[in-house]
Amino acid sequence: MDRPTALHLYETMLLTRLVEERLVKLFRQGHTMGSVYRSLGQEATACATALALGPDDVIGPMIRNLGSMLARGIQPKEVFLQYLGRTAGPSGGREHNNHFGGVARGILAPTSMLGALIPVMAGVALSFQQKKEARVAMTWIGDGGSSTGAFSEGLNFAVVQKLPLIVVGELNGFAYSTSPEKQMKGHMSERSQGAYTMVVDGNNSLEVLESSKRARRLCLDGGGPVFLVCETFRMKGHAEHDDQRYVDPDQLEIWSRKDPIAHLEAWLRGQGWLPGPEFIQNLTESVERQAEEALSVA
Ligand SMILES: Cc1ncc(C[n+]2csc(CCOP(=O)(O)OP(=O)(O)O)c2C)c(N)n1
Repeated sequence: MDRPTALHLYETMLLTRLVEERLVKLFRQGHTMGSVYRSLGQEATACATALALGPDDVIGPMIRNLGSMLARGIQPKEVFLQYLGRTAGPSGGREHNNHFGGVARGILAPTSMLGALIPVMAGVALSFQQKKEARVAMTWIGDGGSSTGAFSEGLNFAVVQKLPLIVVGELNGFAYSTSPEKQMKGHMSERSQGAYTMVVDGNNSLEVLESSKRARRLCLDGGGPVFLVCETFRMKGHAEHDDQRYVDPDQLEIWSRKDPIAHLEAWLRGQGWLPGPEFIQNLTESVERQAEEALSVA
């Protein structure tokens, strides 16, 4: 791990948190179309995975993966315009707030139907394989989403065709208010359909980044898809309208001590690489400026 890579990882996770915090303010002021689905505590599974990819790889994010889009170059201003539902936004004022992407930038827009992106991204990976291109497809799935038929069918297809597909499993304790034990027997990693499977600490961004890089290499070497299960915790309700009263406060307390950004900050400090307070201040000001620009356009 070199310093520029570690700092870029830190910046991307921090940016994700700041953008989401600003989106929450817009939501509470009644400006946004729809709710805000936070990735609080899960920034590592959204960012460190996408940052492991090459420039020509393609991602298909889900609701808690705004960070993967920021990692791929989507600008905060675009995100704000999208949530404000204006024609100047990436989807031209159409579609749900987090359903946007950009094929030219290698981002397929998230969809509502859980699991549906798995066969779609398997198809993307199939096209790479057929054209003999050294590229991989990456998508994400929650513990809830892994209960769908589309997930099993799509991953099974990728396994038997040996497709260069990375499926990031976000084992975050809840699907709406349902815990994994109430909808699956065993561990999420047992749903791999025979894909090469890794289970990692989803709050350790360094581990997630290294494992994602390894997964990409395995895909490019023809090993077939990789199921990268990240153990993490959803620190907010399903979305801003959900007060998560069904979540044990002790669990929130335990997981708040494993915050992925604080973890990386501690590691950077140990390396003597942690930037000064102006780093966060500059990033915060940039996010605020872009939010204001988007509001004035809107
Ligand atoms: C096929 C399908 N079934 C149900 C829903 C409704 N729904 C939207 S999000 C959600 C929970 C998702 O939980 P999970 O996949 O664990 O992801 P998380 O929200 O924890 O990130 C459900 C049930 C849906 N969008 N699609």
